[in-house]
Amino acid sequence: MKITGIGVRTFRYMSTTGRDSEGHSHPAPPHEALQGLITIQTDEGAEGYAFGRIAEGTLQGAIRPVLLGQDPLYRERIWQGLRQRQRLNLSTLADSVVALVDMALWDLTGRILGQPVFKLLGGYRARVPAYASTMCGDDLAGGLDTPDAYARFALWCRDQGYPAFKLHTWQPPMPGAPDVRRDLAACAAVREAVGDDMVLMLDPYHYYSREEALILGRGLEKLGFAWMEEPMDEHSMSSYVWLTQALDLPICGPETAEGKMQVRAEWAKHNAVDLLRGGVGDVGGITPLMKVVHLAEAFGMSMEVHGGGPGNLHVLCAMGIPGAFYERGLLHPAIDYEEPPPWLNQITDPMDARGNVHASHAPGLGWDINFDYIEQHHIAAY
Ligand code: LLH
Ligand code: MG
Repeated sequence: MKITGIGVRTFRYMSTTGRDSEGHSHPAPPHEALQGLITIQTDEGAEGYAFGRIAEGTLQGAIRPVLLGQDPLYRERIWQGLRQRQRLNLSTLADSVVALVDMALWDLTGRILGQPVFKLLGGYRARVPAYASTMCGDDLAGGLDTPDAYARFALWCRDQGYPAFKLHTWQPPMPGAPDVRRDLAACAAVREAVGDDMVLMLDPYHYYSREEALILGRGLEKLGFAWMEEPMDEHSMSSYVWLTQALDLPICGPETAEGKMQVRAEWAKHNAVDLLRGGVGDVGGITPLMKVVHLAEAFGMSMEVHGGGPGNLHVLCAMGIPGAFYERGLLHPAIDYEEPPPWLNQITDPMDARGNVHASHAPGLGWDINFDYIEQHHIAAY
């Protein structure tokens, strides 16, 4: 079997979220937005899919030369080919773009072999406990605008079945942000509301100083939090070594630091974190994320997968490192997360009343695609 094409089909939809000037998402009035369906075709008719945007020039100049004519089951070889092309194309062939191609290849593989991806990757479980991961703090009445608002939302999430809750607190450009004392006030309000049984985590402003991160960490230790992630710029691994040594509170990372599995190997070797982190979009797909999983296991470390979506969910169900959660979100009181986006007939991460998210047993990544919607809202194909 050979890959005969990879294409992107863009289509429009009405979005109810938007990004602020620093890129953090929040609820927004309904507005038109663009999405892309990425399709890999083969000479035997099988196709694999992923959703996201790839620029036409990147597809033509950097991705097609690597994929066309290849056996689609040679995923590692294709991924290595894309990775080498990143050296001179990194501004357009980002890890988040390579991840889309890699996910479509895994989806294709599952469809060819008639198996869900998590079983092909290893196969350890078919469901994983979720934590409710909030959007960043805002200034919206009825949103996440005060410590009490977080407390109310945590109680609501606990009622939905979530065993754990992660606050993303206020970041610029929100008025008054960043503020360690306000972050701690929100964490304290949540702990007081939900009691001692719910697992709690914090992901605060990502550019605090060492001293500010230490104050925050000491406060979270008193509140019995499970971990803190990315309180400082991850380009300074030394700052994380310093913080991890100073705190009993587990520190989780790196999330956004470039460098795929290699940078995570350095962080593990230097004890810069207690829990290793990475998601498909951060490291360039399912293929390299599995390398991080094996790295964490080899170092005897637990791992937390960054972000939701079927790529991350199938890796979590493939892995044997205990204790990990699925990051479900980003959640907000004004957003109905259970409603599928219009290009899907059902969400890819359904959660049961006990807070477990179930991976699909359908071949591939389990996308249930509404092709009619995509056809009716088509904008361009290339
Ligand atoms: O800063 C943000 O908007 C969030 O932290 C976001 O990046 C989210 O993906 C995250 O960090 N989750 O853990
Ligand atoms: Mg994070």
